[in-house]
Amino acid sequence: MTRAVLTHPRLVSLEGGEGAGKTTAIAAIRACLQARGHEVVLTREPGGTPLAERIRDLLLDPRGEKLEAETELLLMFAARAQHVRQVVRPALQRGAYVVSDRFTDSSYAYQGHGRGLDAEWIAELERRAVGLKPGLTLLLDLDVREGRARISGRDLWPDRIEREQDDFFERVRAGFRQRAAAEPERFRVVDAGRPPAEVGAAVDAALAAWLDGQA
Ligand code: Z5A
Repeated sequence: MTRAVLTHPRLVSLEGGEGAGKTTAIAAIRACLQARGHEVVLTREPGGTPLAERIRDLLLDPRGEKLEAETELLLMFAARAQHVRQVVRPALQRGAYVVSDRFTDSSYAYQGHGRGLDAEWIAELERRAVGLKPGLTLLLDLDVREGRARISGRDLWPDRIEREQDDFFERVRAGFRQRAAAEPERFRVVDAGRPPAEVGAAVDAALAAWLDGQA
């Protein structure tokens, strides 16, 4: 049986590399949606439910045995399957907007482009375990070294993925940009190399224009 991945207009995702400024952007998205009278559910991946947050801890813990790329991918989708069923779909069904700090595009970028896993396998997991994708994805695009510089002062104890080398993050960034170019109707790319207030304003403008286009 062929399973489709349905685009949901009230599911909005935020993507980007490390230190891209997703926290500022999420505040701008929430303010813009609430000003229009919408209920907003903010969530994140990996995570978003108690079980998925425990999977997140496993994924990001730098201690212990090496996590194989395939294990990493399957854990990302285990967390996502739980998150979609317990949080995302119920919220969408009652009419709320769901704003997710990362969603399936991160798996294509990190596990596909970054780790070199087969995109067809990821697409199959997306069809079977997720079944929906955002109507709007805001990609905060930032130079890899700039992003690393931003978080270097913050993270005394970098997580497992943050310990990767620059070439890994360059592949991830290229992966995100490639996906944005392939689906221009879904993606809006925001230059995240500007000061926080400017990035927030650009996110707000992109979201407002997209919402006006839906009306
Ligand atoms: N991952 C995956 O591999 N596969 C998947 O399917 C999924 C995820 C879903 C955890 O995600 C990791 O999981 C992530 C991808 C992987 N690994 N990495 N790397 P996460 O989203 O929780 O982790 P993150 O991307 O590393 O978050 P982050 O580093 O916190 O990035 P951020 O949220 O975009 O940044 P921020 O907290 O808003 O800002 C970071 C710092 O930069 C902070 O000190 C700010 O004050 C500063 N900042 C922010 N904006 C600016 C501007 N505009 N100018 C100057 N300084 C700024």
